[in-house]
Amino acid sequence: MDKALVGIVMGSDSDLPVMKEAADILDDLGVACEIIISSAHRAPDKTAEYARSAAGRGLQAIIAGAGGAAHLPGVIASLTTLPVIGVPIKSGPLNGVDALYAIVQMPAGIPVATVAINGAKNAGILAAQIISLKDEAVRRRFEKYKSGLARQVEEKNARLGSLGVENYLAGK
Ligand code: RP5
Repeated sequence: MDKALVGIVMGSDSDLPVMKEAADILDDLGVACEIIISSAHRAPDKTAEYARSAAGRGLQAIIAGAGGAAHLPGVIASLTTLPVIGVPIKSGPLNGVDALYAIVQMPAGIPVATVAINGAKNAGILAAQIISLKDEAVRRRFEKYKSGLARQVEEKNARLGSLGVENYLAGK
């Protein structure tokens, strides 16, 4: 197995169904990653050790997802020089808005690149883009991925043009 270049960390196993989307897209783009559960509140020492050792172990970016009082991405960012991408997880009575605000409102000097609530797929893509700066093969796979997106739009547009609105929606 290739050495992990991206670390995916989440606060709880309840975050896993969402955070798996980051691992899946990284896999599609051929970027090796590792995935762990570690909580800023429930396992602070483990989280600190993970963040402090990440760069030395060869990771080049970290994706951290948490819900509620989501301090995990910010704490990790405070303890590493690696770029950290934060994923606010939709959970609890505030539906992820609490996590979004907690993750995005970092103090100057300690950025966390925050994606949308439950936006783990985009977090994976952003991490792959960071890796692609130095990895030609990843860059080529990412270009192919983007052309695929454009092609899908074109196909949908052509279908809409030939079927019309009602038939298009009926076939969806
Ligand atoms: C956060 O609290 C976790 O990231 C999770 O999103 C949320 C709830 O955790 P569990 O109570 O499901 O373990 O720390």
